[in-house]
Amino acid sequence: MESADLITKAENTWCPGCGNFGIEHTLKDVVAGLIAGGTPAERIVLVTGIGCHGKMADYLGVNSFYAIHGRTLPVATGIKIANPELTVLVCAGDGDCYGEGLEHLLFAAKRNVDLTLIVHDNRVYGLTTGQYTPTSPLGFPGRSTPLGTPEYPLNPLELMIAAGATWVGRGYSRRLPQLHELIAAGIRHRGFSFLDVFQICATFYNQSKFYDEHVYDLEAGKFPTADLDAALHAAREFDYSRESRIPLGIFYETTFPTYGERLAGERAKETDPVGVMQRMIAERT
Ligand SMILES: Cc1ncc(C[n+]2csc(CCOP(=O)(O)OP(=O)(O)O)c2C)c(N)n1
Ligand SMILES: [Mg+2]
Repeated sequence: MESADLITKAENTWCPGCGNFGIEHTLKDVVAGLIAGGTPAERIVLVTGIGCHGKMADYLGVNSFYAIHGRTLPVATGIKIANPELTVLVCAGDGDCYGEGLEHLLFAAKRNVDLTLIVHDNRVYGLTTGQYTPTSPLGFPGRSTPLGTPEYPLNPLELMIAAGATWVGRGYSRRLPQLHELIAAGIRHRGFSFLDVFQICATFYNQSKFYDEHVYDLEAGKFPTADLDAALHAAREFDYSRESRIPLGIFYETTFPTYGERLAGERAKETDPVGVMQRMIAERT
């Protein structure tokens, strides 16, 4: 299996210079590597949100599911719980995941669902032509805020570490070898892997020069860490508005039972063959 075998016939409609090309290319390589390593292609599932990033489902030749806007994670959680043998990958947008789908994001982290989430964080609503999202900087002059957004952005890494994600990383769509390592490591991790990727939106928020000048790699040996304070401290270095250095890499990694494992444990304790979930449904009706 070569990554070229995963290219579909769908016409590509991303803008020239879009960072999604790099993410797509990299994810293809990682998936091809998984298949070459023995994971059957039919056991890999990609769930996407709605937006420019969502077209990954059209362009990557694996089983995929277009969720509705903001709802990638409940769909992906259901897929993983129904068939724990599947490798579940999620590509979501920053608007999709930090705006419409924020509550689902918090619960997927809290539950430690065993899946890999890649957020195409272009820090703008791309497909709807340039409104501000939760990660746009203070003062961002988007289509819906021509005078500049009066809101401070949220810091998704800090949020995910606090919410219980067991693997938290950040990549950049112009640092592809590192992105490859990050996606592969996220998939290897057992539990909720959260990877925010600074994805260049060439049309509505082109930050290539700023990122190129400010990104650096977290110090090997110190990171990834299971020390919450150290991980939070590193995650706070860049606050999405200030012009500071921006660390890339794996911030936080720890082991913890997954949602599926806990659910299986509960089911095993049940003497009633109907099982916990069905009994709970029956109790409510
Ligand atoms: C429930 C709902 N609200 C709004 C929309 C309109 N909509 C479609 S794509 C999109 C923006 C997506 O932005 P983001 O998630 O950041 O993805 P990007 O296009 O930047 O990759 C919006 C608001 C929708 N399809 N469904
Ligand atoms: Mg976006």
